[in-house]
Amino acid sequence: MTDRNRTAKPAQALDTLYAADQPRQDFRFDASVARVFPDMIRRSVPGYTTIIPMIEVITEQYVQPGSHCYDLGCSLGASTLAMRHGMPASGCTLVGVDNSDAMIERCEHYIALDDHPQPVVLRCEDILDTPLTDASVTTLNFTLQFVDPDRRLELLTRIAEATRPGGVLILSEKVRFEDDAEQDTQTRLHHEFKRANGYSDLEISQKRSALEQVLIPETLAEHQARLEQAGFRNIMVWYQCFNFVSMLAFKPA
Ligand code: GEK
Repeated sequence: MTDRNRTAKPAQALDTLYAADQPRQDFRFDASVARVFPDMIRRSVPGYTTIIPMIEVITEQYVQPGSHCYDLGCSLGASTLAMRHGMPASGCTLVGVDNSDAMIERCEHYIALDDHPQPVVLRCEDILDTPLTDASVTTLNFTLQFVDPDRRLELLTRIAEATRPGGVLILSEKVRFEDDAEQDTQTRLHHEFKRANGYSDLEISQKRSALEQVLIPETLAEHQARLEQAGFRNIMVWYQCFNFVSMLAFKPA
């Protein structure tokens, strides 16, 4: 491979995956999704383009010298790169993890294109199997929602146990609401956001049905209670747009 090819920007494409009428299939993070992912997530997740640069700001505030930082469910590395840019050159280790080969393969290209000196270790594996140790900042940016609900406490407990006092977890999730009227309103506004970003009603409904068994949202109260149970404290929402929320959870001294 020539040097030029190694650093060539991965081809980005418009997300038209659900534009044509098709039989229902569970959503998967395969090569076709990885190819259009930057366009898909920007047009589908309200606040994504604000949350990513804020991950840099938050990392800068809470990273500790010589610690490990983890981006769990890193996809193409947008949140990994934000963490990288928030890290001082102080002997830290930055690890990005995703269990989709297609995502990790493209992620390597994006990391290679970025010239920040902080090394990045990419691991293609289930985050439930990732060894975690001596962490200061861990990010789960819209990843926990794809993990089996029965395994979520175990994962968060391992993160909390691995986190240094004063360290933080950034947890972004699509949430649901106890109150039916609020659930309906926030869902409708999210769909309007997608419509405003050029998705048709067919695309919106086919994608929603593909995600139904795969992305399991929980209420804010459920997240907060489980984070406490896992060992985090001072859990706060730092960002919300419609039914998309990002929280900070701290490891106490
Ligand atoms: C971003 N954080 O751009 N183990 C490893 N990876 C997983 C698992 C698992 N058990 N489950 C899901 N994933 C990114 C966006 S996307 C969010 C994260 C979205 C991975 C999955 O392969 C996908 O790449 C990612 O988590 C979720 O800031 O698509 O809404």
